[in-house]
Amino acid sequence: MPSLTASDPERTIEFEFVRATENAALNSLLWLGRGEKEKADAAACDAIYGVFDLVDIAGEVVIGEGIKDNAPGIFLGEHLGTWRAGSPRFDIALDPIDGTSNIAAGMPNSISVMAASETLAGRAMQNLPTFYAHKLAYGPAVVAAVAAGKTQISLDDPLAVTLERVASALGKRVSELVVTTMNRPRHTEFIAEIRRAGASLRLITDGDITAAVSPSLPDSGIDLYLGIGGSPEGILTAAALKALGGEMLLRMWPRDDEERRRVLTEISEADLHRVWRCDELVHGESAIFCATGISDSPLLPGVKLIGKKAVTHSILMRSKSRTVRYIKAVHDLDHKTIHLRSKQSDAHLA
Ligand code: VTB
Repeated sequence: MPSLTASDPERTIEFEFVRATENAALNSLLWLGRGEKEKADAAACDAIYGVFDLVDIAGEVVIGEGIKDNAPGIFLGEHLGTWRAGSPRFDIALDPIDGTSNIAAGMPNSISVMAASETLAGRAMQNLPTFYAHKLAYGPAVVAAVAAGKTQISLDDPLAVTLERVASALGKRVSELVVTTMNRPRHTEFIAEIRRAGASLRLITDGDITAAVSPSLPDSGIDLYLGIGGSPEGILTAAALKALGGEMLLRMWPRDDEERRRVLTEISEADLHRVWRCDELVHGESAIFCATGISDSPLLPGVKLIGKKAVTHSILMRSKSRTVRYIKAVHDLDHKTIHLRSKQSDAHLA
């Protein structure tokens, strides 16, 4: 019988992803509240490169950052891993920090996050060339109600209708629903509609991956995510929801005519207007999703520094098994080594 390491490399390699997001969180934490968003991001990238420089995978970044932020980043097309002959091929999506502005301001809701899918036949993740996408994300109970034909959820229904349907799928009144979205002028109408409908609203400043995943977590206290946020963040969210049994409806949202024209040179009009679901965004047979909290979010507590120890909280899941691991790690800073690509030798945190 072939070993599982050979036939299912995702199963062992997933733990290297936790090391990568843990180290990214620890390394970027040095920039918490210092008003240096780009330095925090660069520190996270350096640590992620550093971990994968020592791992035998052939990883290609298919959803990167940098383009969106104009900041330091790990870009589309970059290679992660040693690419040694025989290494398994992975498509990788990552956001070394989702919520860099939050870290820079010393605020909650920042994570380091990666997703990966073994590339067995073609691309495992959908390319969404717009900067933003319109997203609606809900949890497994709503998915079950839709699957049973009890209700329907669409991006095009008036929000009041969607709220009614989500509430009834959850056995609640609309007044008991909690919706979350980013506080942005482009959401003014959404916010007004949610208030008119009588649901509660949690507004966040940044970081819509944790926000969109939260309705699929049993104890987040959030029932629905809605809003126009980053497209790459949508792919990372889809990888998580595939493992959690939640769902997201997503449609690309060009900012203006110029972006619409540019995007239409890459994709068809039909794809631009299409509503994508998680399985269509991450179409690999399976996917890993991994995140470590930097500052507290509905998904994960942030890094806690206690004396010479740092405690990290990570979530690791893969859609094939639907196992969701919460990994609490205690790092002894006198002994912890963070492998950084930028350093000849390894940097010690302490
Ligand atoms: C979105 C969101 C991200 O930045 O991309 C947002 O998806 C940017 O929104 O999670 P604005 O352009 O309106 O500032 C994040 O919040 C953080 O990267």
